[in-house]
Amino acid sequence: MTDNIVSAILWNRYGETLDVDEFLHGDFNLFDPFLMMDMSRATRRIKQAIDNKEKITIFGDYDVDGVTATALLVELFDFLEYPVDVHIPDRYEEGYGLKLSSLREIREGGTDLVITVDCGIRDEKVIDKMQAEGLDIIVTDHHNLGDKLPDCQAVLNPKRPQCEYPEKNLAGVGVAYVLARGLLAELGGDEKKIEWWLKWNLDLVAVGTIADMVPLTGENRTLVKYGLIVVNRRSRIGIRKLLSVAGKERGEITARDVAYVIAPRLNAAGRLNHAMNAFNLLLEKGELEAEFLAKNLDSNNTRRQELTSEILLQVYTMINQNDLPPAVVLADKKWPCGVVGLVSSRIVEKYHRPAFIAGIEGDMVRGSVRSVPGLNIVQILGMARDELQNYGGHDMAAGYSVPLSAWDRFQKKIRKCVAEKMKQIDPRKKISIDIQVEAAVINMKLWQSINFLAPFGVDNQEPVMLLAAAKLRDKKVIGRDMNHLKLNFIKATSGRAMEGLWWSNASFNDRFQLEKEYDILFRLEMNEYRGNQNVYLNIIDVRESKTK
Ligand SMILES: [Mn+2]
Repeated sequence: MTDNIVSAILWNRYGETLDVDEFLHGDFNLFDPFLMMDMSRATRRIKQAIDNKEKITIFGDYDVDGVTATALLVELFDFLEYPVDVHIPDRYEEGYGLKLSSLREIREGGTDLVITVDCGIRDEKVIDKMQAEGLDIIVTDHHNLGDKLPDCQAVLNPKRPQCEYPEKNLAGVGVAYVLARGLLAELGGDEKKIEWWLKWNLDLVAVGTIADMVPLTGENRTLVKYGLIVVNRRSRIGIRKLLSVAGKERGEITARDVAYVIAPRLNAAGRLNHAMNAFNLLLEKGELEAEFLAKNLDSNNTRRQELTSEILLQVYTMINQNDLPPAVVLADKKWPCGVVGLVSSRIVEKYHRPAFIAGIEGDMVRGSVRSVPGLNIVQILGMARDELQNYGGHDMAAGYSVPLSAWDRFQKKIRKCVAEKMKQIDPRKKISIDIQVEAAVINMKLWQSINFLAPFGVDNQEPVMLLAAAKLRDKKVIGRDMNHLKLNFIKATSGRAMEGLWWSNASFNDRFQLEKEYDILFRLEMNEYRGNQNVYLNIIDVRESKTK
């Protein structure tokens, strides 16, 4: 019966286009790396560099995707026994992407070939100039394209219109992994060893892919599904230590754990100090050193959380709750640029408006945008490009910098453009229900079947289910801060009792009346306590039942 539920969920989500067998039980099959445009140009240039003993530098980025992608290529060249240099920009000193001064420094350090990961696609001016000065550059990136592509050795980006690589939604680390597969194919060698390398480094690919919030469908799903197996082996010392400082020494690690436990800690390095700390942790081979680095990232993460809350409180007092602006565009000297993106995310969750929170460094305002569904934020920034020094990113999340002198004009323009666009869209979060279930099927067996749909994440969320007309038996506010609501239901017809938890919604307690019937929207979750496994309803929303 429960397997019917899984089939029904897949049918409702994807229709007949989905190969159900492949989705549930698919092997580790990836597309031919040479389908990616410029792949042979890239691999031949790298082979030439190795043959001629040229100096190679990997140019990365400071977020989790960028750091894992950098680590992946360093692992690759380590496997090839060819030493390379690494440059991960400093978020505060250099900012995102390729700076002329950084590349000149790299050139002066003797580098002949730069390979970028997770960045470069919009830095055509800098790249063209450096190419002209004799520095060869290979760009690997997955961000949206600008008006003009860099003119360099090779540009790997599945979003290029003529690129035939079928998976368009790869993360930066996903593109780096395609390059790795292409290069290993080009260079040849012991097939067993190559296969071994490609499998045991999938943990890096899974972590970067989940952290970058790309859809977990298609090839990303395969990469993450198999990458999580490697994460669960805890073979990479750095990730094992990071899990144990977070209290996850044992137990299964899911995509959700990667998103909420591993990723924020790796990210905290680049937000508060330098992302090299996260990079070093991923490659560290010594137990003690890795433990030290993991503890350091963990305390960075705590500090990052405190800072986010402090800034959020300040933002709340700056906004008129009764007359919300179409977009929240705010900046302050005391807000670190590494944290403003997290603040923007929380603002969007609370107000359902796009948020452009920014820090001020000298005479430059640097901010991070988070958008609402249906509003392409890169397009909106494009409408204010005259005021901007720099911008780029994805539909839902982007970064920008504006000279302080243009800040007022920028604010006005953004509010005007967003107000105009918002007339055409409904920014409220929509929840689509995957399936309505009967109380009788809500059990461990259903939970197990549903988990065949994992890994869960962007575009493949845990199924949302509806249980209609269940009677409220008991309610209780729980938790150390008394902020969660426990609601116990019983189905009158079958007498079956169910435990529900509405996290962080204790304030709704008074709205509920015992013995009344409610319709419940929930995700089915499992709770393990002293060896006992129980399922409970993780409540998304509840309404009084109208079904009689
Ligand atoms: Mn990325």
